[in-house]
Amino acid sequence: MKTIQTTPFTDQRPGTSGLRKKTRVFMQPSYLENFVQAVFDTVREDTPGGFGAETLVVGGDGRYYNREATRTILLMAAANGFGRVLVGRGGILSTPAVSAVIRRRDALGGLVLSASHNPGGLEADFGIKYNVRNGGPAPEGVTGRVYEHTLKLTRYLTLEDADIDLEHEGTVRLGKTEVTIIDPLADYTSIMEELFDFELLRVLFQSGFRMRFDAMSAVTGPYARHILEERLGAQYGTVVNAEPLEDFGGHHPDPNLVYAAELVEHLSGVDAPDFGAACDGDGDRNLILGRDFFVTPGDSLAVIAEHAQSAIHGYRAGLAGVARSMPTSTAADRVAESLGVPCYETPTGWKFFGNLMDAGLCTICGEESFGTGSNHVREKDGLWAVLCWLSILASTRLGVAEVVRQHWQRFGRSYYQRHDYEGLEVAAATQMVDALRDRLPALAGIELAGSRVARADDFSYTDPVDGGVSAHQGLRILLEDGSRIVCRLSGTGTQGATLRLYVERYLKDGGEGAVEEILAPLAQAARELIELRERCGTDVPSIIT
Ligand code: VG1
Ligand code: CO
Repeated sequence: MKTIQTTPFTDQRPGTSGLRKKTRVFMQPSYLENFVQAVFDTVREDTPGGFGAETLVVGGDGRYYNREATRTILLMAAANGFGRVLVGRGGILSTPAVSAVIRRRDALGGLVLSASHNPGGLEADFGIKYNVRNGGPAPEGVTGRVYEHTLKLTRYLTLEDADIDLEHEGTVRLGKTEVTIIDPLADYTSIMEELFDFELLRVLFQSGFRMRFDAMSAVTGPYARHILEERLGAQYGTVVNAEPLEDFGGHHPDPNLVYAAELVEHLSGVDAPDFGAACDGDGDRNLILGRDFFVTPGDSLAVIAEHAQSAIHGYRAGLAGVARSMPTSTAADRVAESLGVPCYETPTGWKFFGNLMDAGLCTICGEESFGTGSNHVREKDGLWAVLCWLSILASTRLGVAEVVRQHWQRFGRSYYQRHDYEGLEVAAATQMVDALRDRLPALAGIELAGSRVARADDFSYTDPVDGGVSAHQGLRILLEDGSRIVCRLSGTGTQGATLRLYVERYLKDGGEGAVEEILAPLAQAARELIELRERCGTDVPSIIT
């Protein structure tokens, strides 16, 4: 065992979902090691018995530096005294699969190597995240302490370099630690098999139903091939871009209409398949498409909640509750109301759903950022959402568009968009949001986008389970006609600041309106209110999702 002297880095505060930086930043000597040691030091404070009887799970989305980082972590985990480490073969585990392995193997926690939907490669992004015993992202109390540890770190522990074969399943010893290379697909696939009626889905594919799944050259390729093609009998070739690549083929592995344009194109026209889907870099996000039809994440969450009990085997007993992040559209709230179950509104980031699910308060949850999931794991789960939709299509015998249109007929429609302004100057963007925050109390009653401001506040969340308070989670402007503007800065970027403006308007119009037209006045009011052009020199969004 070696004790290596080190000095703190001051920029290792975890964001919305772990620590994300440029890959080169992570490759600096000691950078990754410092963060990992800070995690271990933090977790040890809560593990009075030490790590000797504990299991750590390690895996990542296969991006550049994944393997090297995995080896570094294995040596450090052994030096820090873990009894056992489970690693996905090739260093690969999707984010929901890490969560599944932690839960099924009763592990203490896991380290996920990923910057999710951010691009990968030497000149792109890398990230690391710690998940706790319930399989979910470490809550804010833990990430806050990790950050404190990074600021006072003086040493990290590791072993003499050892040649570890990550490519074959099996068990080796590193010092006193047992390191087992596991099949990255096994635990995850078992959970899917318990939740979904695979036989029903096989019949669907036998009946000539066609789909295309775009793995975006990221981690879901092997999972989707195995489950959709090998287990459910979808035609070979259903899964495209199925080989995980270190740089995701140079693309942004972010499943939205812009970055998954090829898939969108493939789903247009009369010859298009019935159903299209894509997942992000680490497999926790999903995009759902019908023929010439895009399902917004907010609608997808609402539709899954609406049909879960009748169409999805694993939820036949009904839902305990539904949850969504604050900026996510209110479509799910209306479904929850009709089901007679509560709908919780949490801050952005999956870590806030964990407590609700552990306490049995909510079953299904989601975010506007293409994330949907349930209490089967404690992460959002892209392929799970795809299997939910397949189950709904199989049981209703309707097309994607019909399912959503029926939903709009019954519940009305939340017209919804998120406008991202990327690469803003950090100081200017921060001052801009601060300035709007200061003006919030004065906004009530003013005219805005053809309505009047009913309430404006800075969203603060009190966790109903542990009472923890998370303040400053986004500025909300609620209008009298039910429309909303939400404004916050991203916590996952690695360069400059990204402003997110979310606009929503609810109409009981059957859903056939033109989204852009309906939302344009709100989007413009939002830009003016925050003085975007004056303060940041732009009012053209980098991307609209
Ligand atoms: C974004 C999304 C948020 C999501 C987070 C992690 O955060 O808005 O909803 O939970 O990314 O997603 P931010 O702070 O940049 O808005 V990813 O798929 O880690 O998986
Ligand atoms: Co992700």
